[in-house]
Amino acid sequence: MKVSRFLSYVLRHEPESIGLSLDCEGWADLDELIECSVRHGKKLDRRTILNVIANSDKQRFSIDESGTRMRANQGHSIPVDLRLKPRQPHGSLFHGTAARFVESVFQDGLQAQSRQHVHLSSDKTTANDVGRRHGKPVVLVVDAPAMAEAGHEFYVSDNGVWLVAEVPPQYLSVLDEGEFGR
Ligand code: HQG
Repeated sequence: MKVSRFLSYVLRHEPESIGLSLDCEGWADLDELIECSVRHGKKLDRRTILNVIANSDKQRFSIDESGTRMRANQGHSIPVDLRLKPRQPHGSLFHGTAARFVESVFQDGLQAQSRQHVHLSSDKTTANDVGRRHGKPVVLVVDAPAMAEAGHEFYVSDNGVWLVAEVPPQYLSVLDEGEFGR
């Protein structure tokens, strides 16, 4: 497994798989992370980790000010409090899904499924790429300002992903394919 994938897995989903514990804000002590990884057969050192943090295409990880702890910026399935402040969305946000999920999404709304939040982006291209991970992509438009008006709280992760607990179906529409240039 690539180091970045390994770190995502451990820091978002299964820290206990290598005997690691995270604090309630999702931080792992770097020395402990290295020790636990090595003990479980994954060779890691500080330099490799710092390299992955610096070069992650989506800036998936953060290191704290003291340089001793790291965490995943979003995508957790385990309950962590990232201590993000609610943010006001100023326009529509986008969510990419697969065509086969669309009917169910319009019935039940967008649900966080195994994660802590529904992930949204401020640009269509990112949403399309996220949708493609699951199959034939469909981009959904989320009327985020109307949701915020109705009391739903939005957050933005340190790497710019918009997060919300759920999106009820009345705030969803399918992006006009022409709008996306397809
Ligand atoms: C779908 C990546 C049926 C939802 C990306 C999605 C993202 C429903 C799937 C991050 C549904 C969950 C998260 C409903 C939601 N009925 N399907 N009612 N509600 N779904 O992977 O947003 O590269 O948990 O549309 O960039 O695809 O890992 O969420 O298709 O930011 O850093 O259920 O993962 O980041 O899939 O991806 P996921 P996601 P990383």
